[in-house]
This record gives sequence, C-alpha cells and structure tokens, in this order.
Amino acid sequence: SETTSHDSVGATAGTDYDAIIVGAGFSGLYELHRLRDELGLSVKVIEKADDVGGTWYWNRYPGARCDSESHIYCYSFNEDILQNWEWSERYPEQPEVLEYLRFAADELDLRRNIEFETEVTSAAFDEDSGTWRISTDDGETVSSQFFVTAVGCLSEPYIPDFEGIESFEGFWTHTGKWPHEPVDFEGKRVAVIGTGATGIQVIPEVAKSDPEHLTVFQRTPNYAVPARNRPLDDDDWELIQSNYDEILQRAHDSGFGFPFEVGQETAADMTMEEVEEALEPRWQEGGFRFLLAFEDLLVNEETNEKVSEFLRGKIRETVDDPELAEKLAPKDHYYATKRPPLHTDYYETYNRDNVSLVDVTENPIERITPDGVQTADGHHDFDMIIYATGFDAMTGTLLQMDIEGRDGLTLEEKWEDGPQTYLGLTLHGFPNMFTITGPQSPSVLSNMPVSIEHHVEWVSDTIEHLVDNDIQLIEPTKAAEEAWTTHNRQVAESTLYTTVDSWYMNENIPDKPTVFTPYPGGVDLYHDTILEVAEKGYEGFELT
Ligand code: FAD
Ligand code: N01
Repeated sequence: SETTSHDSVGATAGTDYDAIIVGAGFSGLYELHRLRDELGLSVKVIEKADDVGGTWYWNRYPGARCDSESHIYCYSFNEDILQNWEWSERYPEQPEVLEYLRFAADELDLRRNIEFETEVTSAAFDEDSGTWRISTDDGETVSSQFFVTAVGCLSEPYIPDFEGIESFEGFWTHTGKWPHEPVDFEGKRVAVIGTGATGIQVIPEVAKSDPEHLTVFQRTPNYAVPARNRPLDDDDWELIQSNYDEILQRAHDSGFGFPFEVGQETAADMTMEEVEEALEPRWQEGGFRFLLAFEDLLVNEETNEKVSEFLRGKIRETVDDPELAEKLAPKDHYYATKRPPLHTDYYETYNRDNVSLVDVTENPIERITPDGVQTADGHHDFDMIIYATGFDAMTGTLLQMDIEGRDGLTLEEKWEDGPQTYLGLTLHGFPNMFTITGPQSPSVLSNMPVSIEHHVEWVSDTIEHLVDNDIQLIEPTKAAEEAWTTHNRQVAESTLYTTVDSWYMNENIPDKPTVFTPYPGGVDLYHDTILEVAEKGYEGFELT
C-alpha cells in the first residue's frame, strides 16, 4: 500500500492516511485527484472491483449504454482530458465509458493510490483519537482523518426474494453483475424480469440475438423516449469542441445537469394539438431534451397528464397488437416520476414473433423452479433468467458497509426511519465523513458527472479549509440536519414524485421506510446552497 508523508499538511498525527476514499468510479477517481494532487494529502482509495469504472465496470449487459449524451457525460475539470478524448457516438456504450474512465485514471496517474479487489467491510469513528478506522475483507484495518464514501447510488444490485432462485439450473444473473465473458442467447428460451431503464436496454438486444423465445416479466409499464443514437462525426465533434466551455457551464448551471433549452412554462392551458406540436420536435430529436419541454412537468398534474398521454399515443402507434400496447402503456403513474428511460427499438421489439410479455400484476411470479418460472397460471420453461430488477439504491451500499459514528451509533440505527443528512454530504454523529452523491443530494435526479463534480469540489475545498486552519473535526449540528431533512421532505411533497412507488421513494426494497431519497430542488439551487454554506463559514457545522 502507498503511504506518503502527511506531516506537512497538519493531519492528525498517527494515522495511516489523511483520507480514505471508498470506490473508484467517476466520484472516487476525481476525489483522489483533488485531495492528492491539489491538496498534497496522502490518500488511499479502496475498490472492490479489479479495475476503475464503478457502474461502467459492473453493468456489462448487452445494450448497456449511457442515457446522458456523451459530450456531457464526462469530467469538465481537466482541459487535457476534455481535448484528448473523442466520443464515437451520441450516447456511449458501456465499454466506451469504461475506457474513458481508464483513460482519465491513467492521464492523472491515479492507479498507484488505489487498492483493487478489496472491500470495505466496516468503518468506525474513534472518539479518542478523532480518526476513522477502516477495515477491509483482507483482514486489514487502516486509519485516516477523513473518510469519503464514493460508493455510488446504484451499486448494490437487488434481486427480489423469489422462492427457489438458487435452484434454477440454467444461466442466471443480475444485470449489474453481468459476466465478463460473452453470453450467447442463440436458440435459448430467455426470461427478462423487470422493465426499468436496464430492462428497456437489454430486452431489444436479447430479442435481436436469435433466442428461441424471449419472455418479459413486467410489473409496471414504463414510458420511454427514443434515444436516437448515432455516430458523432468530425463536424459534430468540432461544433462541440468549439463551444465546450459554454456547453459545460450551462449544464452546471441547470436544474438537471443538462445544457438543453427548457421549453415552455406549462402545458396546462394548451389543447392536446398544441401539446403535440410542442413535443413532436423534441420526440424526433430524442433523448432527455424531451424531459425539458415544459417547466412544470413534475409539479403540475395537468401538464404531466398531457405529456403522459402523448407518450401513450406513441406506444399505441408502435405496438401492432392493441391489447399488448395497452399493457405496455403506463396509466398508474405520471411520466418521469419514476426515472425516465430512453430506448432504442424497445416497443418495436414486442412486434417480433419470438417475444412475449407476462404482466405479473395479473399473473404473479410464484417461484423460480430448476427449469423456469412458475406463475399463477402455469409454468414457463427457460434456459436463461436475467434479473433486471434494479438496485438497493442511494442508501443500500452505504448501509452494507457497517459504518459506526460517535458513541457507537451505527448508520443503520441513524437511518432507521430514512436517511438524515446535512446537504446530502455529511451526517451529525459522523465527524469528518463525507458522502459523495449521498442521499438528500440531487445525484440521481441529474446528469451525474455534474453533481459529482459539485460534490467532490465542495468536499475538497472543505478539507482544504480544515487543513489550512488547523481544524481537526467538522460535523453538522443536529438542528442543521433536521432542517435539511425537513426541507427535502417539503420540496418532495410539492412535486409529483411522491405520487408513485419507486426506487426514488425507497419503495422497491421490502421493509425500507418510504421516504423520497434524492434532493428534488434542482442541481443549480442545490449547488448555490452548498457554496453559500461554505461562504458563511460553514453555517450549520461545528468546527473543532
Ligand atoms: P459508482 O460508479 O457506482 O462507483 C462506486 C464504486 O464503489 C464501485 O466501483 C464499487 O465497486 C465501489 N464500492 C462500493 N462499495 C464498496 C465497498 N464496500 N468497498 C470497496 N468498494 C466499494 N448516470 C447519468 O448521469 N447518466 C446515465 O446515462 C447513467 N446511466 C447509468 C446506467 C446504469 C446501468 C447505471 C447502473 C447507472 C447509470 N447512471 C447514469 C448513474 C451512474 O451510477 C453515475 O453516472 C456514475 O457512474 C456514478 O459514479 P460513482 O463513482 O459515484 O459511483
Ligand atoms: O432498475 P429499476 P434498473 N417482481 O428499479 C421490476 C439507472 N440506469 O436497473 O417498476 C417483478 O428501475 C420493477 O418493477 P416496478 C437509472 O437511474 C440508467 O432498470 O417496481 N418485477 C422494474 O420494472 C435507473 O432508474 C441507465 O413495478 C420486479 C424493474 O424490476 C436505475 O439505474 C440504464 C420485482 C427494476 O427497475 C435503476 O434501473 C440502466 C418483482 N418482485 C439503469 N422487483 C441509463 O442511463 C422489481 N421488479 C441508460
């Protein structure tokens, strides 16, 4: 392991490192660079995979592709990385994003401070020394002054507790643990369970790969907008490069981390024909530009119902069998109140002869058997089962880590009724711990590299402030944390997000408290807030 001298920066004497970061995805890599190369701290990153990449290391399923456009799904902080990397497509495929993160890690010479194939199994704050003790699955314990989690919001795969899962004798996997070797579907009877953003990407790819049959198990239908992917040519790239600073600035100053124009204020007073006229160009253009057609989409039921109806109409136009089209057209929730996916030929896939849909609300899955899936109305034989059933999102990976703060308080106990944080970045009772893209921050409600940069920069600037001023500990007050938690709840309740069960609401995992978990106030407002807190001398924190 790497240990450099940290005496010069005033860290707590006797620790192994100034800072330990968990995770080597987008977040952890940038945090390492900032703390090591700009502040000169001794830093170690611990990562359970055998390479960098995070999400893009684990999610190797066929069709895995970014929904954010490539030119804005990137780091903006480093001119060399920006100028020396050219994306090949409007939306990069998983191998290309992974390659990009490997490239960034090498450009910044980050690997030498990352310990791979090592999992953090516990982290405890030692009150006497004011330091963190971090233990790993190889039996080691290391100490540091600062503990930064960069563990991802969607990094703990979730498979429902179906009876008999392990008894299945064919190939089965969760999409987030996809094997590194190619998987052959030709001539196979394949099941995909789940129609979230992942299911919507993997289903058309499996259907195209000559399976004997593909059966999709759907619980809730989803609204998806066409991605309209295409290669980026030299002209596209030149245009991007010549305006790059401005494009990135716009993304950083926007509500969702996208640089796209917001359309009109509301559709509430518009006729359906007027709504269609406004939406059709965005539909043709594809991607998340569609999401921004109306400013009040997520707060006004009338606007949202019109947009939702437009999308149902598109599904009905695409799917040949009217009965199937109705099953695929969501009516139980408003558009974008669950994370809105993009698609390439998703609805078209259901026109193939070798694809069928089981609606599990009508015909529930009873159990998995050695050779298939038993539903209420009979047995379905399969050679392969793909679980596209999502993640224990936002808090799952953090809770897995067995984190203990002051007075033996565990994170699990603290968050029994749902996450409580100050700014989604820090926790009362857990001094010097920082959660990159933590719950109650905009994270998953944004183009994430934008939010990640905001967080990493805030954490790094804060640590610099502490080191420069010889401050040993930072901890938010209970009052500040309670106020932030209340503010989150109030903002969420003013939106349509809380009208549906979703993973945003923690509802996808049995026994988790129902709480809206990300911060819904917008990236721009949030960023201003965290900067203001720092400018006011870390308002809401105790510095000792
Ligand atoms: P991650 O990439 O999740 O990295 C966290 C790392 O921490 C992982 O490598 C993990 O192995 C490691 N780790 C976790 N726990 C431990 C432990 N206990 N010990 C050691 N290591 C640990 N966002 C967008 O903005 N646009 C998109 O189009 C988009 N597409 C996505 C597609 C998929 C399939 C998924 C799952 C997510 C997508 N996201 C997208 C969200 C994506 O997660 C973020 O954009 C971003 O990659 C998160 O980076 P991160 O470093 O914060 O977390
Ligand atoms: O997971 P999900 P995901 N029986 O939780 C169903 C990001 N992402 O991996 O909707 C039957 O959304 C569940 O049904 P329901 C993005 O942020 C991004 O697809 O709960 N079905 C749902 O259909 C995304 O939101 C990209 O009723 C069950 C599905 O499984 C997040 O990751 C690509 C079930 C899970 O959907 C997670 O997406 C992929 C059960 N017991 C992912 N339990 C891109 O940007 C669950 N389901 C390209």
